[in-house]
Formats: sequence, structure tokens, C-alpha cells
Amino acid sequence: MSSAMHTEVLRSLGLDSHPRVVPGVGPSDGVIVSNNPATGQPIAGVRLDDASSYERTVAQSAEAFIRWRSVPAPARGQVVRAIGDEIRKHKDALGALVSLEVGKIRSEGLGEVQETIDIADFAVGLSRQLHGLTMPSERPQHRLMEQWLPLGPIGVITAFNFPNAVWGWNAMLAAVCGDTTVWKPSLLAPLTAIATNAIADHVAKSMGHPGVFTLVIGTDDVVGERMAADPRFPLISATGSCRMGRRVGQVVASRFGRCLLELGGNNALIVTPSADLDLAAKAVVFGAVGTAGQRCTTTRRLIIHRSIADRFTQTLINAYKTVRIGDPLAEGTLVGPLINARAVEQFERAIAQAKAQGGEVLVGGGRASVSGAPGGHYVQPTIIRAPDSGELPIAKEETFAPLLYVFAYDTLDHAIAMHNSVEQGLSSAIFTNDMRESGRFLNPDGSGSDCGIANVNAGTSGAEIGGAFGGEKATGGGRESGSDSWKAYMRRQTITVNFGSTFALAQGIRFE
Ligand code: UN1
Repeated sequence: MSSAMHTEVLRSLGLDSHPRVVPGVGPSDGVIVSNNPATGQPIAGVRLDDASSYERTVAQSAEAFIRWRSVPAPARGQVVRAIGDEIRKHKDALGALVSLEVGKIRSEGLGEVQETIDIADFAVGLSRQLHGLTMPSERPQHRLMEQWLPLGPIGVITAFNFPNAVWGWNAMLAAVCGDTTVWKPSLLAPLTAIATNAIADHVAKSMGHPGVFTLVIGTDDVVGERMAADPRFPLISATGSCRMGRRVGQVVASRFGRCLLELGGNNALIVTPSADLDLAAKAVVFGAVGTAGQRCTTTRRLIIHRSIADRFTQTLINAYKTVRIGDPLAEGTLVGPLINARAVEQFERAIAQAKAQGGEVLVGGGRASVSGAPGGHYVQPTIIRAPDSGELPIAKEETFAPLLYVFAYDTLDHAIAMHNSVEQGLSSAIFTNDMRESGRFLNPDGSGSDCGIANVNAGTSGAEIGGAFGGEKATGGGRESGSDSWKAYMRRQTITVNFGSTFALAQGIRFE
């Protein structure tokens, strides 16, 4: 993308004249610079919040909540519908901004914005379906039922890698549920957040609802810690590292707040001898290499039956050699840069450790140089074979990079044990054409995959919004997006109504 096009993207999203955006880019007090990871060059500076602007924003959100919760849910849905329409209009520019700021290839940048549009559509339908149950009462002339009520301002903390869609999952559902949101985006992707929130806020304001969508941008010690400890947030929904989640979880729990955590993943894909290997190879390449390995759902471990391991890994090696690395906005690129220099160092450190632990680099293994972009944070997608013993401690860690560890297995029980042997439990997949094998992986007794997401003949990444998204164990246990995830953004009230004239107690208790 030329610099004229950069300017056009920023202009079409109103970022050139936004009060938070500082065009002359040099770091200064209270300003951070958002860099383009493909070039290492600055895009623009962004003004950070301090304690007093944080306070103003949260107070505004809390006031807006009192008005917003009284708007009927289907009418809230109409506001979300208008936001979805506006995001549709800006899909191209927002997608380009995602590419510019976090280095996603064009089609993935657009795909991410589509994910926000999809969740907006989902939320519109939901705005007429926030159902509570009715239950038969054990007492005559009594009615027992539940209703779902708005919860309050929701603190939404997001990571750099989905700078638009993860906000959408939270903010669109929260909005139809009657909640306001205060969004704290990653400091690595503040421009996408400013542009996205400005669209939602502008639409809501023009329909008479200011303050429903707000943004705070700041460091963890000034903003993150404050949010977690702030009793005005009954729910903090946080996406990011296990380390961050552990801290947020503890602080929020100590004030009896609720958390919705979507933390690390260490997703594995099992390939059995009956699998369609062509299908499996495509899924592994997208899962491990797509988004330069920077999705929570990225395929990080391949667990393959020993009898087909060499043949299948050779197919992968051949495919890896043809994958084009480079400018994420150039036609034909499949792998863009990592987010920053630190991510590159972590990738290199993981490879060094894997080698020291007996791993063998089959393809890739280092930085990639892209001509014309000496400052870009590019690396080669890498496959490392674990030693025969299957012992490779580094593979238990999530390294946010296109780094795939390969393990061979002998029995499916062995494969599933290896699969479940990590701390995280987000996404998982098996490739098989044998219904007994897929049945074992999805065993309803819980002895198969221990993850929140378990797929058959579909890869670990690229979930649709219609299902609940999230995982178990160190992934944090939260569920966002589809299915009944909306319930996290509301409070449940159980109601007993006595429409008779007799005093009756439950459990047959007599008190006369
Ligand atoms: C994330 O990486 O935090 O399933 C979200 C996927 C995407 C969402 C990923 N729909 O890969």
C-alpha cells in the first residue's frame, strides 16, 4: 500500500481529524505511537488516557447505562442494526486499517470486519430473544419463572490480534442486553479501536444514545488495573495472555465482580491414518501459518499417526516452501509480519529452546527478509519435529508466531493424552474418516478433547460467530460470541408469584 493510500484509509475513517490522533508522530508525554509491523514505520500517535479522563469516561458510561437499560431490547437491536450497516459501509477501510496496524493479510483484515458485521446481525436477532424460562411451581397457584436484566457498564479488554472483532463480540451483545461498554484496546492497535468505536458511538449518538460505546486507551497500570478494581464494572471481559487473565481474574474476584476470560490457546490437530490428507494439510497450513500464527486458535501442535507422519510432514514442508511472505496488503501474500520486534525475539527464543530440547527444524527456523521492508517483523513459518520420546517442554508454551511442533503417536488414546497434556484448552481438531475415531475424540463422557472447541475435519482456527467461543483450563473458561454467551452480559432473576390467597411454603414446611 502506498503512503497516499495509507492517508486515504485514515481519512476515510475520520482518523486524520480525530482529537485523540496526533498526526506528527514522535513519542511524547501521554502519547503512544502505533507502528506498521510490515515496515516498522509509525502510522500515527494516539493520546493516552490518564486517571482523570478515565474517571470521566467511566462516569459517562455509568450514566448512559441508566438511560440505555430502559430502551426496549428490540429498539436497542435497531441501534445495533444501524451500527452493523455502518460497519458494512466502512468494511474496506476498516479491513485495510487492521492490515496496516497489525499486519493481517488483506483477506483476513476484511474477514475480521465481517466477523463484527456477523455478530451485529446475530445480536439484532437476539434482541427479541433474551428469553427466560418458566418452571412449574410445586405450590398451587404459584408461578415460577426467570427474567434476564441488564448488568451495567462492561469493561472490555482486547488483544492486538483481533482489534475489531473481539470488541464486536462483546459490544454488540452487551448493547442488546442493555449494557454500555468501556473498551480498553491493546496499545498495539489503538487506531483500529478509535475508528471502530467512533462508528458505533456516532450511530448510537445520532439515534439519541450517547455514551453507550466508550473507549479508554492506556497502560495497564493506569487503566487496566483501575478497570479491574472498579466496582462500577460488574463484568470485565478480557482477552489476552494467561498472565494478564490471572491478574484480572484475581482483582475482579476480590470485589465479587464477574470475569469473562479468553486467554491463551495451545491448540492441537490430530491426523489419523483414515484421514483425507489433502483436506488435513490445507487445514494445518491455514491453522498454523494464517495470521502469521497470531490467533488464539492457531494450530500449534500436530499429532500424527506414526505410519503417515513422514509422508504428511513432507506435504506440509512442500506447502510451506511455496507460501508467500511479505507486504500484507500485496496481492498473493499469505503471511504478513509479526506484531513487533519482541514477538520476533520470542519466536527465535522458542526455536532455540526447541533445538536444545532435541527438536529438529524441518522447514523455516528464522527471520525472513522481505525486500523493500527492512524494518518489517517478518519470520519464516516453521515446523519442528519433536524427538521420538515425545518430550518437548517448549511445546507446552504458547508462542504467538507461525511455529508448529509435530508429534508422532501410536494409539488414539496416546494421541488424546498428548493432546490434553497442556495447560490451555481453547481449540482442537481431529482429521479422520473413521466414525469411531471421531466419536472417541468427542466422547460425551468427557474423555476426548478437553477444549472449549472441538472440530472434526475442520481446523482449529476460523470459528464462526454462531457458536460459543472460548476454552477451558488456563484459557479461562469464558464464552463469547454466539449460542447463549449473551447470558454473561445479563443478570438472572428468579421470580415466584403467588396469585392465590393461601400462604404456602416450599418443601412442605408448615409454619402456622
Ligand atoms: C482470537 O484469536 O482471539 O476462530 C479470536 C477464530 C476467529 C477468532 C479468533 N474467528 O480463529
